[in-house]
Amino acid sequence: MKVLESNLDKEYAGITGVPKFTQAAATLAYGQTSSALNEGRVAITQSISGTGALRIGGAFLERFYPSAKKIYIPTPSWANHNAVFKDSGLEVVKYRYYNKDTIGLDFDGMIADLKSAPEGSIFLLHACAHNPTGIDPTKTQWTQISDVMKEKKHYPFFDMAYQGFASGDIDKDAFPIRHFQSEGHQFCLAQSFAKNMGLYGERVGAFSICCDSADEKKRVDSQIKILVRPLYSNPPVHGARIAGEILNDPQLYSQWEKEVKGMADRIISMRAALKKNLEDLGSKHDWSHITNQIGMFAYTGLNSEQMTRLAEEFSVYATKDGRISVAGITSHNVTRLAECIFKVTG
Ligand code: IK2
Repeated sequence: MKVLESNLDKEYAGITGVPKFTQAAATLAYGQTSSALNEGRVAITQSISGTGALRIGGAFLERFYPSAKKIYIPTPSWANHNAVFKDSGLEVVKYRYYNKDTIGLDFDGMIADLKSAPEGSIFLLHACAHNPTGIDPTKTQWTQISDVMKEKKHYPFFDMAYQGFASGDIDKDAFPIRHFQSEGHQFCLAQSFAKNMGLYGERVGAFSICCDSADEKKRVDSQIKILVRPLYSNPPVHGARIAGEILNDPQLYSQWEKEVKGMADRIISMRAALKKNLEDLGSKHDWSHITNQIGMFAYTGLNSEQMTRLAEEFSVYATKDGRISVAGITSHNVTRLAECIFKVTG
């Protein structure tokens, strides 16, 4: 409403977008007290949502990263990561992340892969609410990941498509970004506002690089413009204006913060309800991973035959890898969903 009332024109934004939005997006991710922001070391551009931010990052690294043009992504990862980085001209390599026996994080495997990768490798890290597994490292594990990456001079590329959706707390979910920043890493970051602001189709996102110095930031800014111009000239304005208004207005911001928390809490309560319903039905399986995981997706551990049965016999549709959208579970359908899962898992 505020955006409409301000009666703005529909002129092009600058190449790097709406400054009111990008500045606020950077503060949201890096934090109010961020030394990188205060020292003017963060180069940021608006992007075509999170996917566009990853694509700019891929193109930037392909053009400027000094060593091998490879990017390591977790196994599994959001399916589009592979395509985005391949199309950016990078070679995509996998690192261990998910342990199917524990339906949890393969932390030892991940650390081993970080250690064995050539020095200075680029690693894609899901900042929070890992898609598709819903499994995030703990704070202690993030600290260890940061230490190993520093030792090996690896370059982190954070993808943060769900800030606030994991824990319900915007700051808590940004922990890895802020920790790596305080540890002196240089890194890049893709942000999406599709989920946490419900702005999916407006394509609101940001790509930033935490640089070594304000001087380097200026050079990076100019190269980002040179990259973006032939890709899409300049980003759409409407969604960025909405997000910018919310992030800059204290009243709207606090209302949004509460709504994000409300969404995250609802997801957490649906996870608990699904687990309880399965236990009440007498399921002999351990479903604790459902509540240990975080964010809008749950990796159930069901195999592709069981997922096919869910679809064909019970009209419950989800991906073959066993991932279900917890955002689609409600107090009305959770009992039926549990019954169907119980029937296919025995
Ligand atoms: N990065 C990750 C990890 C994502 O999950 C997404 C959005 N995924 O959407 C749901 C799905 O297809 O599983 C993105 C980036 C990019 O999102 P967007 O371009 O919509 O901001």
